[in-house]
Amino acid sequence: MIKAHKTPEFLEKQPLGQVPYLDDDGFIVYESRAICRYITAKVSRIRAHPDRPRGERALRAADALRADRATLAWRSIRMASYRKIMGVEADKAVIDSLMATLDKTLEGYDVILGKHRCLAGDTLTLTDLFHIPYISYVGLQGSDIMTKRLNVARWYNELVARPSWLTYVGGVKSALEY
Ligand SMILES: N[C@@H](CCC(=O)N[C@@H](CS)C(=O)NCC(=O)O)C(=O)O
Repeated sequence: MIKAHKTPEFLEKQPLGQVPYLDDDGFIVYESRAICRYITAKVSRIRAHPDRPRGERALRAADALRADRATLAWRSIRMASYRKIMGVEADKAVIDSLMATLDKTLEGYDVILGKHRCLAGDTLTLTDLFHIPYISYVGLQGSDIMTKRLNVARWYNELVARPSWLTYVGGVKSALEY
């Protein structure tokens, strides 16, 4: 049904009228990152929170880095990439400016990732995984910012080679493949 996410039945579950939401046996969770954390806490082997309190501090810091400094740029690059896939090219000056913002953020990431394998320590967390839908589109715009620095390149290559991501990119055939 068109606009099913604006019906009273849907709004009862997700008051903002947006997808996704999760219905876990009547317990409703919305906001994609909250859903990821809920699933992680419930079933996944990936840890939402590394060892406390140091890992917790590192996790919050890494989340804030992504959110405060670069969220809009990551999102804009992803949207430009969707449009590019559909044949609509973005203004080069706009893309260059977005990449410059991200490049600055990645300069900091390279220092962090020079100290440990992942953003919040040596353990892979959701903070790393939340980057995958963004970083995987950067190359499509002809930029080398994900691969030109040693530590960021190592982290990037590890993330985009994850079987779950390759399964998604290749087209999800069943939930079991995840
Ligand atoms: N912050 C929300 C954003 C969700 C979102 O933007 N959903 C889009 C589709 S990807 C949507 O439902 N758009 C329809 C609308 O806003 O009316 C989340 O992370 O779950």
